[in-house]
Amino acid sequence: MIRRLSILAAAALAATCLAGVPALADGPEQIPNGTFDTTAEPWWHTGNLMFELDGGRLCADVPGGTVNPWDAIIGINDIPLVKDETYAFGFFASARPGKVVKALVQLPVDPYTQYLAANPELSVSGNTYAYTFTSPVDLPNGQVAFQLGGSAEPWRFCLDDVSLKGGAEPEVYAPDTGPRVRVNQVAYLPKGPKNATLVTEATEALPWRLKDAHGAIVAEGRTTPRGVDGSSGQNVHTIDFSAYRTAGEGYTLSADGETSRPFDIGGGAYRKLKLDALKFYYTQRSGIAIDDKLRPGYGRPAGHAGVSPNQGDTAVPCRPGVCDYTLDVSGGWYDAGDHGKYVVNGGISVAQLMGEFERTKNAPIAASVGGLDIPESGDAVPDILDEARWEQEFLLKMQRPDGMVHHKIHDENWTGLPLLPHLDPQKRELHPVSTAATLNLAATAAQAARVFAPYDAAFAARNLSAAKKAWAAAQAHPGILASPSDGVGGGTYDDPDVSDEFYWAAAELYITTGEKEFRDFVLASPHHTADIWGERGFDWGHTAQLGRLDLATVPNDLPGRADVRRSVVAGAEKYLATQNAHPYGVPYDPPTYDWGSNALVLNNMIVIAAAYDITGDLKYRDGVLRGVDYLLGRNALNQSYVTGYGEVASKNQHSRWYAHSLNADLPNPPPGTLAGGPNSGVQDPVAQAKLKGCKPQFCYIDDIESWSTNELTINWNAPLAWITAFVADQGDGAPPAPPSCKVDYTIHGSWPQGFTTQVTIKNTGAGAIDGWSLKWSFLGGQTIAHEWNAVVSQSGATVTAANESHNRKIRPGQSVTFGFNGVAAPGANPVPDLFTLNGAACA
Ligand code: 9MR
Repeated sequence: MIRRLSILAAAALAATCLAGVPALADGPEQIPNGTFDTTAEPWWHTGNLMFELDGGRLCADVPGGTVNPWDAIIGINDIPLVKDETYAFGFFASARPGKVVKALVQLPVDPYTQYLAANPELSVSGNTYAYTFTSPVDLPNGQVAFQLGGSAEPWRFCLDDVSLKGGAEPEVYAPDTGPRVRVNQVAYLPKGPKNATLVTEATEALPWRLKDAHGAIVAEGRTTPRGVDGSSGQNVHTIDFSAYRTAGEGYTLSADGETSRPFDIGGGAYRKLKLDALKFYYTQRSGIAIDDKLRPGYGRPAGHAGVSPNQGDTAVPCRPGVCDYTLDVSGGWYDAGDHGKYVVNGGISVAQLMGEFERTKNAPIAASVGGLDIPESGDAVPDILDEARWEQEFLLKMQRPDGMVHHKIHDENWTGLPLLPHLDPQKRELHPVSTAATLNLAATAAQAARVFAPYDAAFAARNLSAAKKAWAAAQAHPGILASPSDGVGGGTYDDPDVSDEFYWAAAELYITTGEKEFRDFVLASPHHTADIWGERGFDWGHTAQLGRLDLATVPNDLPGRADVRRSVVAGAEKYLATQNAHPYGVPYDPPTYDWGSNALVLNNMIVIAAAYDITGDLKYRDGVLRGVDYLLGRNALNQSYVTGYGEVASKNQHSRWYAHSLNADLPNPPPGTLAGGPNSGVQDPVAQAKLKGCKPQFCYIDDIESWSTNELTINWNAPLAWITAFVADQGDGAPPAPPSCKVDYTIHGSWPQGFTTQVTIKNTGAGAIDGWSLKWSFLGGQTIAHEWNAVVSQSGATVTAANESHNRKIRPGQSVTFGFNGVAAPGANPVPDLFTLNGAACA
C-alpha cells in the first residue's frame, strides 16, 4: 500500500532524530520492497514470528514472554550505505496493543554498530515515522531491523511503506544481450522452418545474409518489419531463411550491421538433448547415491536415506498435530533446487515421463527413447520407465492406508545455499493429506498400471489398486485443500480448485480400465468439453489438459473420442495463431509471464505436437520447431535456457547442490537442465533489485539466488524432454511419405483370459509390397498366445507381425490377413490407434 511519507505524525516528531530536523532527502530508494504489495520478500524474521500480508501491510504476531528487544526481529539485509551521505529513513507502523519498539539501521554482524537507532512509540491505529541520519561508513550490506522483543504479553505488529532514501543511485541492471540478430543457437533442422528475429530501430525491410562457417554467403533476403513486440518492448523484424537446407555447423546470420551467435543446421543436437533432458532426473534422485561413473562430476552420497546428519526420509513424522505416525517416504526426486518432495508436482512430472514413453507406442513417428545411463540400464525395462518408477514408488509411499495421500514432505524450515542433500540436518515433516495429492496419485498410478504391465505385472497391479483406493478416498473427501499459508521450509503447491484433478484422474482410470464409473465421470465433467486451451497453458495446478491429451492420444473406446481428438487440434490452432502473431515465434503471449514460463511454453507446444501426431499436418510440426527456437536463443535476452546448449546458456539455476557460483567445488547443473524462465512476478530479492518494471521477456536473470526466475524443477524438464524427443523424431525435417497401407484390426471375441483378433493389411500405395513387418502396441500387459499366417514377436507392449513366405507379396489394392489369440491383461483392450508397416505409418 502506498501512503505519503511527508505526513509526519506527532509521535514521529518526538522520536529520536540523530541528524537534526528530518529533511526528506530526495535520493534514490534503497529498500527493494518496502510496500509489501504482493510479498514479504526479501524481509526476514526470527523463528518465533511468522509473516502475514494483511491489507497490504506486513504483519506479525509477536509472542509474549521475551526479555530482550532482539528476541524478536523483522529485518532486511544488503542495504548499501555510502559514507557521509545523509539518508531519510521512514516507515508506517502500528501495534495492538500500543508498544515502543526499536528501529535500527546498523551493521549486520557483531558489533552491530547502529547508524540510526530510534524508539518509536507505536499506536493501534498506526503512524508514519521519519528520521534522517548521515552514514559514517561505506557499507555494501547494511541492515534495517525492527526489534520487537521484550514484551510479557503477546501483541501484533504491522509495518508498511519502509523507505530509506539517499546515497548512491542503485546500479541499474542492464543485461548483456549481445548481437541484435536472435537465432536458435543450437540447431535448425535442415528441412524444417528457420526463423530469426532482428532487434532494430529501422521500420523498413532490411537485407539479411546467411553465412557458413567460412564466412561465405550462402543465402540472402530481406527482413519483414513486425513493429513493437509487447513481450519485449523492442521494435523487431523477422527473418525467414527456411529455403536454405544444407546441413552444417557454425552458420551465422547478419542484418543491420550485426551478426548472430553461431548455430548449426542439423538434427544431431536434439538426439543428445532429448537424452540429457531425461538424464537430469537421476541426479535429482533422493535416497540413492549418485554414481560418479554414471554422471562424472555429479557423484554424491545418498540424500535423506536415514544417515546422519539427515533426519529422514525413512521414518518421517507429521507436522505437529497433523498425525501420530511416521512414514517411510524415502526415494523419489527432489522437486527442484530445494530438498522438498511434493506429490502434486511429482505427479505431473512422472505423468509426462510416462506420457513420453506412451507416445512412442502411439505416434506415427516416434523412436524409442534410448538409454539414460542409470543404475537400472540394461534391465528389460525401457530406461525412461525405470526413471519414472523411481518417482512413482515415492508417490505410492505417500499414501495412507485409508487411501488419502500426503501433500508433501520437506524440511521444517528453509535451508540455505549451498547444501548437499546428504548434509541437510533439518527435521523432515509430512504435511497434511490433500484431495489434490490423492488425485495425482490416482492419475499417475492408473497410468503406471498400464505402462508397466508388460514389464512387471505385480507393480502394475499395486498401482491399479492404489489408484482405485485413491479415487475412492478423493470422492469421499473432495474438498481437502492444501493451505496457501503452509509455505515455511517448502513450497505450498496449493490449489483452490481440484475439479481438473478429478477429471485427469478419471480419464487415466478410464483409459486403463475401460470401466463405466470412470467413463461416466469423464463424460459428465465440465472439463471434458470446456475450452481448456488457455493462453497460460497447463501445469501442476491445471491438469485437465493432461487427461484430455491422453484421451485423445492413447487408444480407448470413449464415446465421442473423435470430438476429443478434434478439441486438441482446436487448441493447437489457438496456440499456432498466438505464435504466428508473435515476432519471436512464441506460442504464449500473456500480458505478464508466469512463474516457470518456459515450461508453460513447452506445454503449449505439447498440444501443438499432439495435433501433429493426430493429423499429420506439417503446420503443427513446424509450430513446435519454431517454438523450440525461442527456448534456445531466439528471444529478447539472446540466450538459451538449457544448460550446455547454445553459445550463451543458463548455467546458474537456483539449486542447493549445483551451486557452482557459490562454491567452486560444486558443479553447475548438468547439461540439458531447463531454467524456469522469465517471470513477471519477480518474487525473489535478486530479481526485485535488478528486474523491477521488466517487460515480460526481460524478467529473467541467470543468478543462483533468483529462485523465482531461474530455478530448475522436475516438472519443467519433463516437457523439455517430451518436446526435444518429438524434435529428434523429425530427423532432418523431411516430411514423412504419405501412407500406403490401411489396417483393419478386429477383435472377434473376448473372454476373461483372452481374445481373438483378425488383422487385414491392405496395400493402398502404387508399388508392390515385397516382405512386410507390421507393428502395433497393446495398451497394457496383453500378450500373444498363438498366431496364424504371420510370424509374431513381442517386446514389452509392442508387437511385430512379419509375413510368412507364402504371403510376403501384397500387390497394390490387394490385402493379406492374419490372426492371433491374445492373453488378456486386467483392464481395457482397445483397438490400437497406430499401425506401422515396414516403419511407415498406415492410414
Ligand atoms: O512452480 C511453482 C509455481 O507455479 C508457483 O507459482 C510458485 C509459488 O508457489 O512455486 C513454484 O514451485 C516451487 C515450489 O513451491 C518449491 N520448490 C521449487 C518450485 C519451483 O520454483
